[in-house]
Amino acid sequence: TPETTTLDIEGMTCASCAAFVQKSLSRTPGVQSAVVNFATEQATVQYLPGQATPATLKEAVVNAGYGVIERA
Ligand code: 9UX
Repeated sequence: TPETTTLDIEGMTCASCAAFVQKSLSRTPGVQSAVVNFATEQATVQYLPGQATPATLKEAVVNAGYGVIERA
């Protein structure tokens, strides 16, 4: 069963940045869909637990050159 999570992304300064983040998340194993909203600086990711985890999702964002803000 897929899970959906929302990530707060740090460091996106243009719409192309959002496209880079979205592509990186989409290519992550276990990710079924990833949509990044530049205006809200959020990524909505649907993934299969066990194939992807919050840690691997964050890694994908960091590898693309951006950050994930931990929620309080
Ligand atoms: Mo967004 Mo372009 O930061 O390098 S400005 S992709």
